[in-house]
Formats: sequence, C-alpha cells, structure tokens
Amino acid sequence: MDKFELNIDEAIEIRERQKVNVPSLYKVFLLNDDYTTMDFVTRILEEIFHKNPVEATQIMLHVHKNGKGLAGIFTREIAETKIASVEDLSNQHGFPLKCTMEKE
Ligand code: TYC
Repeated sequence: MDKFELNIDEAIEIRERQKVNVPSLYKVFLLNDDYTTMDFVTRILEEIFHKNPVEATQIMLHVHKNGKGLAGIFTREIAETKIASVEDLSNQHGFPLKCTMEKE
C-alpha cells in the first residue's frame, strides 16, 4: 500500500474521532392545578424560562385551559435544573405547581 493511503482501520479511527456528540433535547411542560395563582405561573415563565410578559401570559393561559403547556426545550441537565427551580420556588410559596419533561 502506498504510504500516503489510509488503511481501513486508520480511516475508521479518524471517522470515530470526528464524530460529534449531539445531546438529546427534552421538552419541559408546566402542568395546571387549581391552587397556583396565575400571577405566580407567569412570574415563573418570565424568571426561570426567560419568556417576555406577553408570551408568559399566553403560555400560562394555555396551561390553565389545556392542562399542560410547553415552557422550553433544553438538554437533560438544564431541563432537570429548571424543574427543580420551579418546584423549589413553588414550595417556598406554598403552591403545588409541577413540571414534567419528555425526550424530544
Ligand atoms: N389554574 C390556576 C388558577 O386558576 C392557574 C394555573 C395556570 C396554575 C397554569 C398552574 O401551570 C399552571 N389559579
């Protein structure tokens, strides 16, 4: 074999090194309940999910009417951290607000 050619093992090795690990994404949903105030849910969407006041209000009303609504899409660790932040802040205020996450 010519010294400038790659053998199959070398070619596979180079391909493996070039592979990019694309992280899986997760949808985070807010769930409706009968006790959390509309203002509090809107505040959560603004402060934790960085929605503007109009979007935050629209999402909150969607959850109120439909039972759940998309708050954002994140990698697994960020989704888990957002959910923990929502539940910590809700507990501190005595609200039962809950989130779920689903792999995209
Ligand atoms: N259903 C609540 C109420 O009537 C409002 C609410 C909206 C609660 C969205 C949770 O994720 C939620 N006060």
